Amino acid sequence: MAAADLRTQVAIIGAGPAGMLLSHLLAADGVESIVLETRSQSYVASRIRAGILEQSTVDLLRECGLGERLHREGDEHRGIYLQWPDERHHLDFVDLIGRSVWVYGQTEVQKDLIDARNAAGQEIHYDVTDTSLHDIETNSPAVTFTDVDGRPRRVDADIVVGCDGSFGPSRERVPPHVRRDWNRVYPYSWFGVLADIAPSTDELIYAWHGDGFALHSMRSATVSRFYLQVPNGTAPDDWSDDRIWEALATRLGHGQNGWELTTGPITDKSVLPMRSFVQTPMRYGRLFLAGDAAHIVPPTGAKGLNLAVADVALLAPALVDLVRKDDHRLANGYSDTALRRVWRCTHFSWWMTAMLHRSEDPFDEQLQLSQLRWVTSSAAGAAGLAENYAGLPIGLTRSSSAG
Ligand code: FAS
Ligand code: PHB
Repeated sequence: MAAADLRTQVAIIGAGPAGMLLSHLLAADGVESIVLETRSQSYVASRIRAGILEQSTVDLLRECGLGERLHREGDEHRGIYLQWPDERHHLDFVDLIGRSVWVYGQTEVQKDLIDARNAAGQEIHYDVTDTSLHDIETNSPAVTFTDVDGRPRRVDADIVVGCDGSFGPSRERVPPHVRRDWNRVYPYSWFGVLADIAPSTDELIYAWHGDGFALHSMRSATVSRFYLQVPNGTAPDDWSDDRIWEALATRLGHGQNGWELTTGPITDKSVLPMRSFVQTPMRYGRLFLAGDAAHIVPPTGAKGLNLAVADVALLAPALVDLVRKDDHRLANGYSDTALRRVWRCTHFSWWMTAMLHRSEDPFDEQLQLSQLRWVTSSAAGAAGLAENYAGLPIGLTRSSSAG
């Protein structure tokens, strides 16, 4: 192993939202970290991903000094629309449970995090390769990597945190006899579309349709975000712009009750396979996992980014206690506590996905339509969806052992 030329308290692998927010929260409590990222800063800053922030996420970002642009440019939404042919119903989360959600793209959250960490002088190594974890079962773990200049480097740390997403090396370092994986692949994907056009709706429309699911989301008053259910294996170039707009108009109900879908220039197309994945435990020795490194949810419930934030909100104080006071209580409870929320969000994301996506089985269709009629006509049903979509306060899903 290369000789150690770097030393820190927490080595963080991955500069996505989980890794960057963790370094920000640790620094606020006087704990230093070094972040390692395999991509460039510009690539990480420009990835188009999530769009919805739960109230808890917004509250946390504000509390840690990252809410100024969010408050200025973000758009608070009271709820969502659920739709099926000839019917569209608004669920008002504020009326139902007193909580709202915010439209503020992950790209914007990432830019705010990068700006804040750069301003704080955070040590971040971009464009690294050959990232490898060592001695995580000991009190002196290390991470080796090749830096942007091709030099072998080694970081000695007290703690290593895998924030390296679903394809990073950290997850695999939990030994098979300790690790358990839960995996579900869905029989369809999401075709994502970004268009320079004002949204045709004030709040998100989740639409069930016989041709397949569609979602009308947005990024700003001039940029709309759409998703279409497509078969697995679909490539972005398989769909022409005309075909995209025709499918969105049909599935979202263009012309239904006077509503019209406005079309415009498409600036990005992508295809996102749908899967649920959970790995337990989220800690092994001095290695902790957070965000997509430990779990993946289908985006139907808008949970991926918010769950990563919730993990980090739990992990940061646990690591501060461990590193600064040698107090292991929160760290020992981290995995069980985080997994309570992970499974709640995994269930909700599966439930929304199963309810809204076209199935080949006519029996399923009847169950889906019955469930849509129930959650839009029953206060109890609507409140249940609202509570999960807007997100439980982070503390409410702690286990009793975490205090
Ligand atoms: P991330 O994947 O964001 O970050 C992990 C980082 O680790 C990356 O920057 C990666 O380059 C880096 N890394 C990987 N291997 C490494 C190595 N060996 N060494 C160093 N660094 C390494 N969620 C929603 O809620 N709504 C959506 O619409 C939505 N759309 C998505 C679309 C796509 C294409 C993807 C992939 C995800 C989407 N998600 C969505 C989920 C997404 O938002 C994640 O939940 C969120 O990015 C999780 O953040 P992190 O855990 O930080 O992981
Ligand atoms: C998005 O705007 O990217 C988005 C919104 C809601 C979802 C998924 C994605 O459920």
